[in-house]
Amino acid sequence: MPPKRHADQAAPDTAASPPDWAQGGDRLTTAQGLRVTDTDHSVKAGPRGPLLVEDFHLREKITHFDHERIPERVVHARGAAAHGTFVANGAGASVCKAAFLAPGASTPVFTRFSTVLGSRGAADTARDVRGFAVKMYTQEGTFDLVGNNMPIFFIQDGIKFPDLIHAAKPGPDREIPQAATAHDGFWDFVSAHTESMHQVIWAMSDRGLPRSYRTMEGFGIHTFRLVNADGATCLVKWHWKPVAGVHSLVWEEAQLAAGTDPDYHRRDLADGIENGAFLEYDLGLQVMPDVPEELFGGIDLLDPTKLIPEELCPVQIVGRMTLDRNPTNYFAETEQVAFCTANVVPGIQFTNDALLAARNFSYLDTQISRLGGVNFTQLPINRPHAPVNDNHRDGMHQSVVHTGQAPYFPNTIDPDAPQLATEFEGGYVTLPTLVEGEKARAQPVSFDDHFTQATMFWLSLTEVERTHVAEAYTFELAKCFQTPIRERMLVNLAQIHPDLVGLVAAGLGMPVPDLGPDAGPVADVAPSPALSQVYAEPGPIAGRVIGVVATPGADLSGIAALRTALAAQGAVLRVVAPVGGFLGTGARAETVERTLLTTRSTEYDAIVLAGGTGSLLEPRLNVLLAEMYRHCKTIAAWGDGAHALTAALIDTTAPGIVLGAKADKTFTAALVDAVGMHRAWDRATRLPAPAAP
Ligand code: HDE
Repeated sequence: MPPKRHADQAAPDTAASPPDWAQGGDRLTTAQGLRVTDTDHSVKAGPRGPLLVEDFHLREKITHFDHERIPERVVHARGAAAHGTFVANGAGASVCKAAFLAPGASTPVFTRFSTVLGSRGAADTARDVRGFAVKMYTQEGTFDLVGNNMPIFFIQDGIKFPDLIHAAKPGPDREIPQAATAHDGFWDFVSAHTESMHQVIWAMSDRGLPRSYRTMEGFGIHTFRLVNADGATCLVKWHWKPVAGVHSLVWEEAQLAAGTDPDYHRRDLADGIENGAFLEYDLGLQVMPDVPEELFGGIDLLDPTKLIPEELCPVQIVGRMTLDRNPTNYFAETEQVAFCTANVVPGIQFTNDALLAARNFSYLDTQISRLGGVNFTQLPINRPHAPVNDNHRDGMHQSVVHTGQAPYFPNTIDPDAPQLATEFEGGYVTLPTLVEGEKARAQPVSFDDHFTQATMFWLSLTEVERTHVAEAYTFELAKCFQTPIRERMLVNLAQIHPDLVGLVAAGLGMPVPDLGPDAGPVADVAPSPALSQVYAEPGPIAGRVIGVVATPGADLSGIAALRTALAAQGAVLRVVAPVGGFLGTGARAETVERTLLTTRSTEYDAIVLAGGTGSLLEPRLNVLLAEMYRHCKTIAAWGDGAHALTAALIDTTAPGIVLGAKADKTFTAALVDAVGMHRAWDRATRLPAPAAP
């Protein structure tokens, strides 16, 4: 007999309408349901007299307000989330018996993206690793895949996590800098902890500046052990592959956006979903044999600072996640959602990755203080969709009115008491595994290779990506005051690649360290082309934003045609004009959504100058176009719009400039292709060289 569900532990309402436990009634009341006649004036002894303590409404209102905040997450405080569905294609069923991987199985999900270091109010576009945490409400219990947008981590053992985070968070004296690793603390720690070098080069690469959550990969990082219906096991790494491709901002753009729109990623996520451009990611597995030495291609699968190149072990797609619904309430859902790596379902087992083991402890522990007690699983966003009957009782904020007399197992008093499940009824069985070894604070010798995969990453990048990496190190290290820290980092970079250390040392105005004849990068490291995010073919443009600059005399029917063509691809067209209001009259009239005063280039993936705007001369337009040009974004014009480009000193022969006589099919197709390439990286070589390499 299936275990009974508590009446008030029913599956949360997944429909967009507020669930029935939300507040209702058409009159403002106190928390006790007393109707309120005036909520603007406190009870006083006379209109000019002192407040009276008897004003229970004032005291209740203010007291509740005083306690509105809960502690922000120790890490990943800044985040945004969306609801959706995961649909399995069945390819995972041969390696894992989890029901959510069965062919056609459809599972509700809630996915929260985050930055690691910033506080709750920090800017979205800081250079940082991004969290990619997925809660799958499966029928067998909740499965949380709590990953990041990079496939490896800074440390090999969870015991170092407090050190890493203390070093990276703002300094404890002045609490600066916010959401930034460009300070002595971070570089002091990582330069001395060379196992971080692989993750650090990823963070310094374009991966540290995603264009949007839609264009990020996700990784479970750790190796997990999967079990299929026959009991056969394999070792796997989890991947999320964005259908929109992997794309990033450039550093100057990210810095600008941090000031002009700190909610850059959060807004993009919510707007995209609202406009029907849902976010899609394929879930993939790298499946490897479960061999006793836990190695694949010589790479230690228990070392979370190493990845398995996709060229050695391809990612097999097992289903697709679509995020299609924004949360109704940020606090109730995005803030209160509680993930835990230990939330697994039958078919998924842990390996002995020491980082994973520490996480399995940490996530449950942290919720107890963050969410005020042990009953956080009863919050609507955290309730499993599988029936819950757990014999847990009482505790802070208990919201279940339990029945029965005997909340223990076994008992002979309560006829409805929950019974144990067998493995065949979906009971979770820990895989019998032989464990032996001497107790010691130790780790495998293979963990000591800290540089080979950092070299592999560098070698896998295109030239423009390498330039970005070198500039990022140069920027961050130039912000460190202590010379020994920079020197130590240059020694580390010299062990990754001579070109890298050469560029960074030149930028810092420091000598390249001499490592001596026996040291230096490992020779013959094979690149992994899958790690580059520069594409040869255009990708989808759903969710992209294109600005069209227009004046009252502009070709309004061309704008309308362009909007229709872009909307068919899921992209949005925004009209930008020198002043607000409307362009034209009647049915063809266009609403001005941004003026040159209120907009900034960071809002657009492409800017188009409409026909009829050729005589537009505006210093702010020059700034907009210059930024678009520097950031290698698409710039387009039809008709005499091209004159405005020339007047703004834009080189119209450069890559990524689309010109046309009219806003016709040929012009729109070229524009869509250019935006689909994300950036015209070839233009980067035409930009004036920065003062430092
Ligand atoms: Fe986390 N991490 N972490 N982490 N982590 C938290 O849990 C922790 C690690 C990651 O959107 C906290 O609920 C330890 C790796 C994400 O709510 C906390 C260690 C990876 C999120 C915590 C790690 C992550 C967190 C803070 C080393 C990538 C946000 C609040 C053993 C695979 C989830 C919370 C969300 C959040 C601890 C290492 C990803 C304190 C001790 C590796 C995406 O429990």
